[in-house]
Amino acid sequence: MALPNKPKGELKAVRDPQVEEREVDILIVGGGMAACGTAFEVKKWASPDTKILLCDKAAMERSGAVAQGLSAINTYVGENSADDYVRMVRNDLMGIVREDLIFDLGCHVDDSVHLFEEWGLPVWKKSADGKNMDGKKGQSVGTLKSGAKPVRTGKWQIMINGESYKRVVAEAAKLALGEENILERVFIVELLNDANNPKQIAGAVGFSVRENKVYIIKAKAMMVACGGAVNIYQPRSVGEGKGRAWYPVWNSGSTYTMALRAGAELSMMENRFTPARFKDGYGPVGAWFLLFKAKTLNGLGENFAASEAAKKELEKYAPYGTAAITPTCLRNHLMLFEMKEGRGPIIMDTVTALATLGATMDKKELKHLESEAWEDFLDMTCGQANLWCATDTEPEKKNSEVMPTEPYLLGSHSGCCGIWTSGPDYDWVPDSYKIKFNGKVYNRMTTVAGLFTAGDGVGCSGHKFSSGSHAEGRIAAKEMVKFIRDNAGFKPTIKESAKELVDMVYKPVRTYLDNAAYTTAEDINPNYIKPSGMMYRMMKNSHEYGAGTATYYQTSSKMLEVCINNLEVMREDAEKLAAGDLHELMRAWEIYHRLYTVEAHIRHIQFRKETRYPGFYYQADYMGQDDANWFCFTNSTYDKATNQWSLKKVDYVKIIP
Ligand code: SFD
Ligand code: AMP
Repeated sequence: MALPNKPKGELKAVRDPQVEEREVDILIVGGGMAACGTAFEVKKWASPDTKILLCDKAAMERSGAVAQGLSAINTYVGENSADDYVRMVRNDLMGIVREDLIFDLGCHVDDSVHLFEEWGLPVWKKSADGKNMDGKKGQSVGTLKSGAKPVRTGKWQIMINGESYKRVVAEAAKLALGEENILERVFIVELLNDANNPKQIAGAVGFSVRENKVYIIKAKAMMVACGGAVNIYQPRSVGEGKGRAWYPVWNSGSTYTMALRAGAELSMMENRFTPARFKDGYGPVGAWFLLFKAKTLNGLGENFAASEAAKKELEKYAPYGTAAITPTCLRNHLMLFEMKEGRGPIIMDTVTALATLGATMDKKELKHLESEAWEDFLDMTCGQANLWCATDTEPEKKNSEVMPTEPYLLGSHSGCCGIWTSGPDYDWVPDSYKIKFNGKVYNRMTTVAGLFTAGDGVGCSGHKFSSGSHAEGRIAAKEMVKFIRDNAGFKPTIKESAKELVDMVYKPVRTYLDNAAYTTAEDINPNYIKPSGMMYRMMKNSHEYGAGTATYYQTSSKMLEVCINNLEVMREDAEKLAAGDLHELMRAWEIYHRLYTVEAHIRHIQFRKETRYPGFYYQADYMGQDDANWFCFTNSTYDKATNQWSLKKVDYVKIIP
């Protein structure tokens, strides 16, 4: 249960927090789409005496990426095939993906969507005469499971009235797991390896952001699903708008850092998602492109994507560039191409799109269409709707600018960075894609025994989105139960003492208390750095050297070197982070997680000597793709005892023709 917020201000941190130790069979870290999937599924397979605990840094009803709601479910296979789903993802991610993971997901994702509808999520439907019915009206034609047709925007996406999407999904997860097995407002800081086997997981340590308390939790199997990484690059939003971003600002790379520090192999961390979004409000573009059939225009009013120049540019990246659906990175590349040629800004032609759709509509239908345009944002990015109001933008009368945003790291949306995991134990899955423990394969287990992941955590298989992340959490749940059953005799043993763990978690608090009185302005102190200061340092570095918006997403070998050196120094300086209250303590640990995550990203870019994802990032001295040398995965590990990073190539295996 979430503890209530304080009546006023943040709770001051004390030097010596309470300590609560727990021992469970399964620990779920995170409370987002993937973790809710795990929470919903896990008890069905576990014996009644299995102890399960979920820790979310926030309150599950509104935590993670779906906090504000969504307007579409982007993965619903429906009448399509799982093979085709693999082909779509492979093409969008420029050829290098884990086809076993994607196929497996494609076979299960629809079941999660059917459950969402059963739990009360309104899904748009097609009427018998082919008209769009929104969620409420759509109920008259039955459920998707009973055969009703969804309103498809693209081949894979369906429309929903999703303002309460996360509440619906969280409620089902909570009911299934039991509130007594959930700790909200508990931020997990570090995963703990087993004292007898450093390649096996044994627990985690974290703290409450509502009371001065450290949690030390032993577990036999663990799900780490803390979403992707946001605010690792300087965002385009500044001043009063700072804090706006497209992906959830509160997801700080905990998934990648905690897994990396526990010894798990990461994969494709060079990949990022630099989405094209409505400028300044970060409104997603999918519904505009797919549902409203809008076109983007360059500053000269030309539909540049259909131009000869664009065609020629895309041909350079065949077969992906010339495919029926242009990959997301290349769509960005075309926008950047126009802007660099002096033909910016890029405009979403909402006026023509709505006029064209409205041409055959009566007045009432037209009003409804206009309200759909607003609802798209009100359901998922209400700041964009606010911005439209503030700038007198009626989309049927005034067009809006779109712009590639700052980069995000994620594995569930149109990106594929993450943790290297096992595929399912089918005979068609290559051995190199299977991770075993005591001779048995555990689907979605990382290279650390007992540590599983899902959603943004699983690398090499993007385009899962909300529904796929939930389904993947469910897939992993079953495997985690199998793991604890197969290893029933395992007694997790933590080598660190409770004191050592508390000293680590509360170090920023003690640094603050020891030094705060030294200066009158407590944010400025020669003996410490506050998380906000460190955040600016980190963002400036990745922004300028790591292919941020500052350089139109371009970097070079030398710049990467500078970037990494700066990050290493920042990680040293992070030892002096200071936190005066519990909110700041969370900010300190978030920055710590972000620093590792962005360093992994930069080191991977440096390792892959080509530009696999033009439009997401460019390496000036390795432009273009080099299939002969780089048609492979790149995996990394980190040794926290020696601060050594190791990177290697891993063979790609084509499974689906
Ligand atoms: O419009 C810790 N997404 C979309 N998916 C769709 O299906 N349709 C859309 O319309 C999508 N679009 C979209 C999307 C996201 C956002 C922000 C916008 C628009 C504006 C993507 C999905 O939301 C995304 O794929 C999934 O949510 C990913 O699931 P998961 O479980 O991997 O991440 P999460 O839901 O963010 O949850 C993370 C959880 O971890 C917690 N957490 N807990 C404890 N300790 C720590 N250290 C923690 N760190 C984080 C979080 O609180 C949270 O519970 S559109 O753009 O295409
Ligand atoms: P977005 O709003 O950009 O996150 O996209 C939502 C969904 O629509 C994702 O599945 C995207 O891959 C897809 N999408 C967005 N824009 C386009 C486009 N121009 N062409 C094809 N698919 C798109």
